[in-house]
Amino acid sequence: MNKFTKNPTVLAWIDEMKALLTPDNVVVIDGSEEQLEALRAEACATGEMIKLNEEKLPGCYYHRTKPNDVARVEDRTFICSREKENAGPTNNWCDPQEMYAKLYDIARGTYKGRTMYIIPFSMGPIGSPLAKAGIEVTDSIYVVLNMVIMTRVGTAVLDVLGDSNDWVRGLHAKCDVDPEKRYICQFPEDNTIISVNSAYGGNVLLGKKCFALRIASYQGWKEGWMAEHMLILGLENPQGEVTYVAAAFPSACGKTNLAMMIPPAYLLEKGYKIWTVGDDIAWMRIGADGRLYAINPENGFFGVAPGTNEKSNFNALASTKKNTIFTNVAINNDDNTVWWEGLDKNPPENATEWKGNPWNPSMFVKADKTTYAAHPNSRFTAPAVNCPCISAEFDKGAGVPISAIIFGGRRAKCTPLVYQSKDWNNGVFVGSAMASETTAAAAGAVGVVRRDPMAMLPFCGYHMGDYFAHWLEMGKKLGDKAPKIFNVNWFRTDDEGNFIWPGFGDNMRVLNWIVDRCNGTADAVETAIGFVPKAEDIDLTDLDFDIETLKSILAVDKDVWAKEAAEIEEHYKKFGDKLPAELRNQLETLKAAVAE
Ligand code: GTP
Ligand code: SPV
Ligand code: MN
Repeated sequence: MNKFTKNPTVLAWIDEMKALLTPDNVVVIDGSEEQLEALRAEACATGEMIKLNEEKLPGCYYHRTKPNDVARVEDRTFICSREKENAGPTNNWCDPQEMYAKLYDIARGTYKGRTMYIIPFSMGPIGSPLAKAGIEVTDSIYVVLNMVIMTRVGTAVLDVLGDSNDWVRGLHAKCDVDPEKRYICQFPEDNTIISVNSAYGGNVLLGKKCFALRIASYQGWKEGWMAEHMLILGLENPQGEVTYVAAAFPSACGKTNLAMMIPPAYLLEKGYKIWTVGDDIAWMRIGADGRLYAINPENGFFGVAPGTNEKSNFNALASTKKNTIFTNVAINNDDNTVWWEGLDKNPPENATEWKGNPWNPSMFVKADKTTYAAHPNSRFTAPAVNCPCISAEFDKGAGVPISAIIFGGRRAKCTPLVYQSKDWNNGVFVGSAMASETTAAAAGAVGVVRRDPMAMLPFCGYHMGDYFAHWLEMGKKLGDKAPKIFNVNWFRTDDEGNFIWPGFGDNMRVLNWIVDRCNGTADAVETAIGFVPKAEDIDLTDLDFDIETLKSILAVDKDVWAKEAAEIEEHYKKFGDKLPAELRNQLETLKAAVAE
């Protein structure tokens, strides 16, 4: 195992980890199918994973986490920058030396009787100028097999890294999955992540939120690029021209759905297509031509299972038909396949639910989530190459030029279906003030507006005031080549609480207006908050949707927005002196415009 690299910084860190964790064995994951097949067999032998029906779901496996370990834990996530000030008002902070000592005490000796897996991985296509390397050590085969789907894994990563010290250290130790001792810690100045006492996705697949957002957002600030919680898609028109857009929505607000949506039939017939580049994270840099280029640093989709079906997201479902790992869904014991609420209307009669208990449809009570067969945050880990609409650019390192950036969230009232910001700085203001309503699935009250700037509230690795300033700075550098910035809201509701806009594939009608605005071919009305489409400019062909209703969800109500401006002012207070003056000016402009 000593031969796997000559990089002195890598070897020194591995030695340190071995001394701390005291594993019985050490295995370097080289990326070979042979090695992975042996690990799958071992995980099945120990019961860590279950092999699913090879005919119906070839290469697919099932895994259950502990019931106390089913989601990201924001209250136990820390940004351990040297100065407290640099973590800012939106992150938990702890002094790095204190936190290292505490975490090392928790992790010390916990690999005893276990194997230490060393996973060299690349975020982004190996060798791409936009890609970055990481090494995760873990005592979980489940983590190894998920990382193999979600990132590019193997010793080729180390060949490209050479002797460089520009790589991220990731220590994961399951320990005994004790929620009282669970910590997810980022040390941005040390390129280091430590995660203990969890075995759930976003907490332990350290390439994803911990590296690709928390550490990378900090690196982007220092190095002049951006790491964002954004999907990336290409919209192809009948002339074969593809326009790329990136969109930031908070967790469970529709990124995977939009990234893979199927346009309405009349647009498909005309030749419109959607190509998926990424569904969760975008890394963006200014290219040689001065435009903003984005790559998806991931290699797979870690998607929400419940609600995914042939109608709601055909392409996501198709992506899960082979070489996929399912976590915390239900097993259909009759044919050894999987099921979740919203997959189809035929729940299995003879099932095992996500906690491992027998389950049948008579046990299901809609109002009581504890009776569901699948956990509401159950997930699939599917290779991106499985996606029928994966973009030809996905695996290319150069990235795609972004024409539009779209912000969005769940707002029952207030925010129109779509509007365009007046310019980049105004768009940064829109992103910084972004908010989304909490849902019944999340802890706490329902329908409460939580400010989630750029959908990065749980993922920004430094002071959010500095993050806003970095966005403004990027706009200056991009000048007239900057993407146009928009805001969307698919979630307006009527008085009975029903969604007004049909959403999903019909969101293509809104995307077409956005692309036409980028090309200068669509009209708009200027309002207090920005440019709103004329109702006639959203194509409603073949849709049973009344133009008056459309007008109602495009309207900008000044009284409602005056209240909104007051709430933004309150939200801004927590950033103190770090709030860029430009954003305060933007707020004053909005206040004046809605008071007219
Ligand atoms: P994360 O993986 O947690 O980051 O979530 P995500 O942003 O990728 O969200 P996803 O696409 O998985 O969708 C979350 C939920 O929103 C699902 O229940 C979807 O059915 C629902 N949803 C997605 N798009 C729409 C839409 O256009 N309209 C409505 N009403 N619901 C939608
Ligand atoms: C999210 O919560 O935004 C996710 C899932 O994409 S996790 O990987 O758990 O962060
Ligand atoms: Mn996400």
